[in-house]
Amino acid sequence: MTIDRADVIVTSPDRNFVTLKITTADGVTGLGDATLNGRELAVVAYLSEHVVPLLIGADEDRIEDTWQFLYRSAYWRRGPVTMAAIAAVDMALWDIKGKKAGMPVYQLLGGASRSGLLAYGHASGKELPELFDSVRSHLEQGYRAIRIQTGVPGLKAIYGIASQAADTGGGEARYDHEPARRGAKPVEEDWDTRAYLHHLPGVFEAVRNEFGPDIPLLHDGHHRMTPIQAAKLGKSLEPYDLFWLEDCTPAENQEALRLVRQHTTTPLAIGEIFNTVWDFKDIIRDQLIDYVRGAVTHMGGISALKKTLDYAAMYQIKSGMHGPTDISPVGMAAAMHLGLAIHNFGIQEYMQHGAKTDQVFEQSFTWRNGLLHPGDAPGLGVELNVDEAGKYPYEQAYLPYNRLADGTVHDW
Ligand code: GCO
Ligand code: MG
Repeated sequence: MTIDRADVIVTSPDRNFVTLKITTADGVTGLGDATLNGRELAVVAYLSEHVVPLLIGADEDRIEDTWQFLYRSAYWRRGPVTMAAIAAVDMALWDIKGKKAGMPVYQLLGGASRSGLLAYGHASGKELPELFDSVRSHLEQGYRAIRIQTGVPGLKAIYGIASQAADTGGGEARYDHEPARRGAKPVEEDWDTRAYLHHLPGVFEAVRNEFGPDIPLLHDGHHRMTPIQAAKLGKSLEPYDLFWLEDCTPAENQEALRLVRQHTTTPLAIGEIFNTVWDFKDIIRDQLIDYVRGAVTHMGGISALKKTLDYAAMYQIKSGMHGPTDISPVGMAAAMHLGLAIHNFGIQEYMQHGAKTDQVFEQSFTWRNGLLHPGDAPGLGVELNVDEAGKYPYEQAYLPYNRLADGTVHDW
């Protein structure tokens, strides 16, 4: 009935991951993901210096009480560092509760609401032929929904394109921020919204002509447009029937989405950088979005994201949980258990980790016919191989950033 120890483990197979491992007096262990891409050590310090001492001797069964205690007793609330730390504790305690009950976490959350989770992958290419090859490869892997990112004429390097990045060791070279970006300074990329707005509708037209009307297609605007630019893009993409347009404006001005919404029926997804229900509250209540992009890892854990998604369900808004490779296998497992249990599941992002990551984190999820399932191992179904993890020490890494042609810093 007590927590005996809590260890913060940093490992960098393919990329940096921060994992909290809680061990009970009876020797039951639970894992939680606390990875905050590019700012990892801030969460490590928050956990080791301020949270771990509070966990020792606490009752591992009291998940909600522990969450409320960590959130309220700190006095300083919200923010990615705080909420990633709380998320890691929450996930680890759900993992322990599942193991003690002999049940997968999705059973504790109410049981399965579906047989598997529709997942989307990241197809990309600087030019159309490369993009088409990437779409074909995703279809061959079984993906039933695909995100489309493409180069823009005149721009050298932009967000989301595989050809810019190194092979992560997972087989096919695929888009991944980090391997090419390790080092003392962030890489500078370039941006031009006008060129992008001109180019993108033609890309979607070409993809629909090549692959037909049925496959759900997604696109990530990655916070780079003004509201009126986003409205224009949403409108110009309507003929291509997107599953969603993601992060069309910088997420912190939620009011911006009202203007976008007034002009387009392209579904909107937002929230991968949000941390609490308070970031979502108004845009859910006013039905300004269609999908909640929050990550279990950055929204304070399973307990907190479930509440946000239950609230969204009242407005027919669905989940679209964040799942790029900087969400660790533990965070991905938490997303899969939650997605399987809730009624308003929409889609799960699934980018696939590299081979080294899969050796460090032993996982029990399955990926069949385009559907993910967390598996039926008790708890979250992920174990950390400490020996493997020890082979890959932390490496400083930054996300890239953007400058316009005249040198102005722009959203990345
Ligand atoms: C996505 C995201 C990621 C982020 C990354 C930053 O939709 O998957 O936008 O690609 O850029 O998580 O660390
Ligand atoms: Mg995104």
